[in-house]
Amino acid sequence: MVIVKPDGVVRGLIGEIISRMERKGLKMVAAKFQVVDRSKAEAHYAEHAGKPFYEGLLKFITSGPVMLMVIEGNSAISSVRNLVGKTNGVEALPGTIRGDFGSSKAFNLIHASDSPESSAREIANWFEASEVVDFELPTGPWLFEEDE
Ligand code: 3AN
Repeated sequence: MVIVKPDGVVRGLIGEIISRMERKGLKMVAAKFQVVDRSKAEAHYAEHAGKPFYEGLLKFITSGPVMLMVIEGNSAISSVRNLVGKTNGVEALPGTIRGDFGSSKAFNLIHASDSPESSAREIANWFEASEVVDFELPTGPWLFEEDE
């Protein structure tokens, strides 16, 4: 589950972020653009409830439109998180999305699931099963080997 957060949308980085994932060989299988409501945001960030930054995080993620996406690929979770970089844009390495475009812990442009379990939970929160498209990329056989 990948979300371009309101700062990424307002800063015109949706295309850049999708482009980096496409160029990596990852496949977008679901997408929608919307202002999210508080209850969905609370469900998404349930693991952070009670942390000092939780209220600010909810306020931020509901403050403007976001681009919600489901991304597939070889080791998609690690692959996307490597593209994204560390939580704090100041510490994230150049070459990563946050390292190239971010300079904040809170306004860090993008969310990416950190485990298969959180990915399944998050996708179910944002998408109906029918909104996830099953298709093959013709480049598929050139991206990685079956047994990798
Ligand atoms: P990541 O998105 O790198 O996996 P998490 O899961 O630790 O980071 O945090 C979820 C989100 O909470 C972050 N993307 C960021 O927006 C926000 N966040 C995390 N730590 C802080 C913090 N110390 N201050 C403000 N916001 C934070």
